[in-house]
Amino acid sequence: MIKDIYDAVIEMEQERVESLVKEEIAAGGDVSKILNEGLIAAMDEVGRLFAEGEFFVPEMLQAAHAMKAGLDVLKPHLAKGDSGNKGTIVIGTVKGDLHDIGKNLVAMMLEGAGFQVIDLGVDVDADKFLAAAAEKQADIICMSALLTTTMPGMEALIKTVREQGLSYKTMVGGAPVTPAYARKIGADGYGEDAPGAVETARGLLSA
Ligand code: B1M
Repeated sequence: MIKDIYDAVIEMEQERVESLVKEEIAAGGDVSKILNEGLIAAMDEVGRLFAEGEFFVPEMLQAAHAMKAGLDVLKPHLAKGDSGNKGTIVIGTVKGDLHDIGKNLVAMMLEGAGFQVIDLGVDVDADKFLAAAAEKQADIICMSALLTTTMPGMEALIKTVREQGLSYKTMVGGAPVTPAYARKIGADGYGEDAPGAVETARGLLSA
């Protein structure tokens, strides 16, 4: 049951999460429910427990590993979709920021939607984003940030893209990022979640 997946993430039981997700899929469970009501909802609760001082970094990390194990099982189901290259996207978590679960999910769904995705990982500085975008002739640079302290890294990169007259579209997202912030820093697009990022990417390239 999806509630068991939710509980197993919070209880940081990586192997249990993996086997429960497998069971749920085998039983014909809805993949987006497993993702949203099981894995993502559990990470929200983990964040709440951390904010309230009930969880500390090691617990948060172990819960993240458990979530990732579930996500790995879901990946082939999420990533199957359109074929053919709809555009090239360079994605990463900005400098100073090590959170990658949401970014990985966005990358997976973009891939599933037919984009070629180059994932630069975490703690990516502006130079690395720009070098990869140039090398791969990217259409969009996607930046993820989970910390209020790392969000300014997005603005700095967008400013460089504008100042140098580069043609890349920019898209931002991550829990603390809002549409208003995205507008303020001049991003071309914002994604609230992974399906939202796919919609925005499609919109940016069809314009
Ligand atoms: Co950290 N952490 N963390 N953490 N962590 C948060 C973000 C926090 C909100 C927890 C809290 O206080 N309640 C808080 C930030 C506070 C703030 O800045 N306002 C916080 C903190 C403080 C920290 C540390 C500073 C803790 C410390 O060391 N004292 C530290 C910082 C390390 C660093 O990055 N330099 C830290 C460390 C960690 C871990 C390493 C232990 C671990 C990350 C493991 C990993 O990612 N590999 C971790 C985790 C797991 C979290 C929480 C609990 C969960 C994040 C997550 O994975 N969510 C988080 C609390 C929370 O957000 N509820 C928290 C699930 C994921 C699917 O959602 O990432 O939001 P999310 O992605 C979504 C959307 O945002 C969107 O789509 C995704 C899918 O729907 N999206 C995009 C994301 N990127 C996008 C890009 C797009 C479009 C959409 O386009 C480009």
